[in-house]
Amino acid sequence: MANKTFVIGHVNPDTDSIASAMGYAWLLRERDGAEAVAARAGALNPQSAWLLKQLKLDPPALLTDASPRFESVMQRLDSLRPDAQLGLAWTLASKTGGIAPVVDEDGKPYGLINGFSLFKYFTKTLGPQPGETTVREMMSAPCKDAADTNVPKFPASGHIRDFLNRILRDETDEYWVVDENNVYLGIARQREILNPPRLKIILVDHNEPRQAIAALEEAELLEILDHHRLGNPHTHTPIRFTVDIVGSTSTLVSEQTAEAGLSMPPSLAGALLAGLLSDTLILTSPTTTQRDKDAADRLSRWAFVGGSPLKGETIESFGKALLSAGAGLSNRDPNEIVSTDIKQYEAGGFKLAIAQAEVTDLLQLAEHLAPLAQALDELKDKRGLDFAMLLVTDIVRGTSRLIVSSKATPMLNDLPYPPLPDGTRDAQGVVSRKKQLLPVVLGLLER
Ligand SMILES: [Mn+2]
Repeated sequence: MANKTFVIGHVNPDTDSIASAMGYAWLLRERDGAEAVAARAGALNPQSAWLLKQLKLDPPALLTDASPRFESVMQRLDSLRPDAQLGLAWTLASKTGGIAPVVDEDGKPYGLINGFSLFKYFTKTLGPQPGETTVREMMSAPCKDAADTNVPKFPASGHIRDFLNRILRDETDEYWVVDENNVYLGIARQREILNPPRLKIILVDHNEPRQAIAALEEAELLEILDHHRLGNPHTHTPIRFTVDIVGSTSTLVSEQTAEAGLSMPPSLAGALLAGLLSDTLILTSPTTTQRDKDAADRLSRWAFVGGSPLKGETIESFGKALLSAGAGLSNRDPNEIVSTDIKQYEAGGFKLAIAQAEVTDLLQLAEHLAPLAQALDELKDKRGLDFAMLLVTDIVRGTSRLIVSSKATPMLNDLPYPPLPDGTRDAQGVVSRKKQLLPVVLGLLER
């Protein structure tokens, strides 16, 4: 855990965030021999879930908070049973730096033997004036008699900061670390708890802390690989920082792979191709560049080979299956639709969020409009935003309708998308939140 580097995309992960994290972690291992693992900052969206199932790939590990956990500071010390002779605890303590954990038959913590508990035990048995009792007799007593049974236990996956107040008040120097079933895993010492190693993190497909996992500032940020506007955090040291104007982060990963003279395994190449096709709406979005088209050719060459789950596919057929896997308003809860692919921003003193949902036909919007508008209002209130927007994009015709939460700022009256009788706005030809909608909205707010 301590030496691993987590490669992770933004919260409310989309397919590019999932795929580029998996691809970049692979490249760092393959090219640099790094101990890199892919992670995700939230639940898979329906499109990514469909994709990983098609490709028989495991989803990246879930990591929603970068704050250090007890597992990063614990030591897996050997332990003794309560009935073992105290002499064995003496031997163990001489190897562990003065402590012997006593664990019962079920693997649960019984008590801790350390200098303090031993001294208490000797005082109790020998009295204030030690008599003729020999060391041999003392050392044949069972461990349970000399163990301190009041040592606090902390869950391995628990965040240290949540227990810090208690630890600072406590007189104990060592603590149990247990699993979710209260089974002994190791011992954490106070000096390590107060200075835990930072989680090593590489951000892909985002650079704004607002869109990153919680407590990013507690992590050691090693690198950023992205294709969005800048809103990057401050760092104490220089980091590798790559932000380029291409349609997807998957494009950047595939370019680096080719530059290193490597080729990806077919399933992984398929995942990156999906990240690229999803972000660029099958290479039609205005964010698409020649480099994206070259990357799509390269990735499909790696992905569509014999023996691959995608054998026989074309960019077009695979792209269409992928987009329709994530599209539609009918089978999903309105609250889920407005919160799955959402990004938060701050501009001109406003806090706002823009969600996007994809459909294959805007006609279906009519019957879902009222619940979606209500869900958008609820989301705005719940997150304490000034307003929220939902861009419903017809991925077949390449156009969108925009829903704005009620009582939004009058500054938005100047949006260049004509209002329609149903209360939505007609965003003709708009398919990209990043390149088309967001600059317009920010332009109005920051006047
Ligand atoms: Mn992306």
